[in-house]
Amino acid sequence: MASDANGIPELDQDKYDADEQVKIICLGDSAVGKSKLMERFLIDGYRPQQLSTYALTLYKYNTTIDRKAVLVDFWDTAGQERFQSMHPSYYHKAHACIMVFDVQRKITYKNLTSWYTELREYRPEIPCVVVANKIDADMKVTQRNFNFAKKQGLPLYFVSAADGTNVVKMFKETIKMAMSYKQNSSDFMDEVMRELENFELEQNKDLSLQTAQEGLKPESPESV
Ligand SMILES: Nc1nc2c(ncn2[C@@H]2O[C@H](COP(=O)(O)OP(=O)(O)O)[C@@H](O)[C@H]2O)c(=O)[nH]1
Ligand SMILES: [Mg+2]
Repeated sequence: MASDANGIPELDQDKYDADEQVKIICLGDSAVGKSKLMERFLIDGYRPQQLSTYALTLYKYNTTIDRKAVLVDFWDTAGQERFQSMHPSYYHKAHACIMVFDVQRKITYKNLTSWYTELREYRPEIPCVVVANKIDADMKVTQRNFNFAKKQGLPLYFVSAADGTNVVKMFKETIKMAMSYKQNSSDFMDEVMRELENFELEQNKDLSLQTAQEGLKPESPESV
């Protein structure tokens, strides 16, 4: 699952540099309902693309934001989350993250901490939303405090992939966040690294210029 992905166009991640394309990833334990949420959102004619060799499924979604056509690629796992960790290329160039837990299984809520730590290792800046799924099973959970989101300063959505509650709202808001992140940050760390490289190049150039000039310098009278 390398980023050049042996010439498979779907996995050419350079396309995410284009203004009108965003990549949104989905994280969370197995069976919390990640795939069901995608399917619910894209219920009208979604076309998931199973790339099982690469342990992921891509869902494509076309939309319009501020009168501009935007193509969203949703990346969903295809089982790799069982190992409690995703391949780095899953995170590569992602513009937003949807982190899901199952309100009926406490452990999936606890595990958000490690998913979030891994996400921040690779993508320290991208917007991330926390999604409490399966509220249809017990509406009372919406009264409970899920402090993880508050503590991290992340938006929290109570949703149900089964009956559709809040699903469209959550996805649409996440897409907006992804777009605005892309437009405003232009990968801050990438930029810092580029600046540093340029700085070093300039310095080296100055140095070699200086050395060259020193070599050309006529001998000073003192040295005669
Ligand atoms: N009651 C209920 N069950 C759900 C909901 N979303 C998913 N499920 C069930 O949870 C199981 C795992 O869902 P899936 O989307 O495959 O989870 P994933 O492994 O995170 O992709 C399936 O049996 C779904 O039918 C929901 O909102 N409510
Ligand atoms: Mg799944």
